[in-house]
Amino acid sequence: LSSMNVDKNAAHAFWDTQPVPKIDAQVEKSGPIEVKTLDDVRKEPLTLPALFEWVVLDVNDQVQLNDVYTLLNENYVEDDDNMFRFDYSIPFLKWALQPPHYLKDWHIGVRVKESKKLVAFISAIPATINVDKTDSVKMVEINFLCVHKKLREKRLAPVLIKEITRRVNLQNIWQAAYTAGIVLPKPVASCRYYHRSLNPKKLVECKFSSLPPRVSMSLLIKLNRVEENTKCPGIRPLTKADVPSATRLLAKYLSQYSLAPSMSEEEVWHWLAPQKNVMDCYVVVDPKTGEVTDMCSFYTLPSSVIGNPKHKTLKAAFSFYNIATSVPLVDLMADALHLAKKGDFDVFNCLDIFENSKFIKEHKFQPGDGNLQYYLYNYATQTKDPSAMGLVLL
Ligand code: NHW
Repeated sequence: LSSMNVDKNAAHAFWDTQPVPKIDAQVEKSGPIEVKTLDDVRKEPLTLPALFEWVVLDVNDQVQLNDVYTLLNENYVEDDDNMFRFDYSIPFLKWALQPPHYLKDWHIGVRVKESKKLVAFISAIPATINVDKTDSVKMVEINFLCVHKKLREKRLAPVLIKEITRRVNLQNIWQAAYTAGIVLPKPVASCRYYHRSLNPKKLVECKFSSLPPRVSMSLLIKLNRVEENTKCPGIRPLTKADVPSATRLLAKYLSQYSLAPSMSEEEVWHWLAPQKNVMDCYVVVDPKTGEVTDMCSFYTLPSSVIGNPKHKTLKAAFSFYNIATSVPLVDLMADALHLAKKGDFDVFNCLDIFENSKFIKEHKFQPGDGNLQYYLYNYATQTKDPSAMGLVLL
C-alpha cells in the first residue's frame, strides 16, 4: 500500500481503542501513551468463539512446531498480487521464537476444539529497544500474526492481539514493536524494500521481475553478475570467540539510530550465530587486536512461488546488521552479495533503513512494490526517516 492512497479518515474499530497515536497525530513529547499497573490487567484469557480454544505452542516439540510451520506456510504474508508467500522454515521459526529469556506462554495458538487444527497464531519475544537515543525500553517484538484464510475478516485478529497484550502485561511489560505491510495508526517510519537480483533468469521466470525494455536475458544476467572474489581481507564466518567484540561494535554502531535494539552478548550470539539456511554472519577481524571491525549478516527467508509450473520456491536473503569501519560499506556489501550468490540465493533484499541507501544504487538494487511500516505499541515518538531506523524485525 503506498502512502498516497492511505485513507487518513479510515475508521479502525479496533485500533481506535488501543494506545497508539491517531494517524494524523503530531507527536510532541516521547513516552508511554497510557500507564497501567498489574491490577488493571485482566486475569482470564479473552473469550474466543465457542468452536475454538487457546493453546500454547511448545516449539521444542517437533509436532507442534510443524503445526506452526504449516499454518504459516499456507496462510502467512503474500505480495499484493498473491504470487509469492513467505515460507519461514522450521529451524528459522524455532530460532526466531526462542531468543534468550523467551516465554513459552507468548507462543499463542488457536485450535478448533473438535479437530485440534491450528487456525491462528501470534507471538511475542522480549527485547530492549532504545528510542530517540535516550530511552531504553523493555518491550516485546510481535511477529507471525496469522489467521487461517477461511477465518478471515471475522475480527479474530483483534482477539489475538488483545490476548498477547494481556500476557505481555502480566510480565509487567507495556510496550511493543512490530512491522506490517499495511498502514495502521500510526507508523514510526515508512520504509521501502529494495531487491538485488542474484539469479535474474529464475526471477523473470517466476515473474518476480521482468526483462526491462531492450534488455536481453543474457545482458540482464551480465548486468547482475556479482564479484568473483571477496574484497574484504580475511572476511570469515562469525565465531563464538568474536562475540564480546562484536557486541561492542554493534552497540556503538546502533547508538546512532533513533530506534535500535540493545543486545547482550548472549543475544548477539543467538541472533548472529551462523546457522545453515537461517543466518549468515561474516566478520573482518583486526589481526593485531582480534577485535571485530566489520560485520555483514543476512537471514534466509524463502517464498513459495504460487502456481508456477517450473519453480516452487524463491530463495531470498534479507539484509540484517551490516557495519563497516575498516573497509568501505560498498565493499562489505559486495562481499555480502558474493557470499549470498555462492549460497545459491536468488535475490538479496534490504530496506532503506540504516545507511543502506549508500549501497542500494551502486549495487543495482531495484525498489520493490512493498512497503514496510514500523510501529510501537503504547509509546509515542516523532515520526522517523528510514535512515534513522536501526532495527530489523524478522
Ligand atoms: S505483519 C504480518 C501480519 N500477518 C499477515 O499479513 C498474514 C496474512 N494475513 C492474516 O493472517 C507482522 C490476517 O489477514 C491477519 C488479520 C491476521 C493479519 N497488524 O481478524 P480481522 C506481524 O505479525 C487489523 C495489526 O477481521 P483478518 C505483526 C485491521 O486493521 N493489525 O482481520 C503483527 C483491523 O483492525 P481495525 C492488523 O484479516 C502486529 C483488524 O485487524 C493487521 O482476518 C500485531 C481486522 O481483524 C496487522 N498486520 O486478520 C499488533 N492486519 O482497527 C501487535 C489487520 O482497522 C500490537 N489488522 O478495524 C502489540 C501487542 C503487544 C503489546 C504488548 C504491550
